[in-house]
Amino acid sequence: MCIFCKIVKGEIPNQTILEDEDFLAFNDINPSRKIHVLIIPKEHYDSFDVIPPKIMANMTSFIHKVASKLEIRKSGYRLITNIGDDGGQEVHHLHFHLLGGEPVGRLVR
Ligand code: DGP
Repeated sequence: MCIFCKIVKGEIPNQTILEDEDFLAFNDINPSRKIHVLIIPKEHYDSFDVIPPKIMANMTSFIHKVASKLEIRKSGYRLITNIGDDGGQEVHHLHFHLLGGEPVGRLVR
């Protein structure tokens, strides 16, 4: 079973920010910004590439609720999902990184 499925099952502890029947938001174990939350569907999908669009629509609403709870909708935030090897994905259970709480900088290199 993948590590995020174990978190969903409560077999690995997490710092939950928000949860509903279908989605879970929790703090990243290795935060790269003041706010670094991971948002996942409870059902296992390997990545964004395979999530059904209807479920993604519900996930969008959930992400908005997480951002509201963190009170960062006005100040802004960054949402990232890594997909596959070239995308740098390490955990193969779809997750969005929500970064904020401070200016997160530009993406250009
Ligand atoms: P990615 O490279 O997009 O697959 O990012 C995976 C993220 O998952 C990385 O930022 C660290 C985080 N992570 C890995 N294992 C755990 C864990 O057991 N608990 C928590 N809270 N985060 C984890």
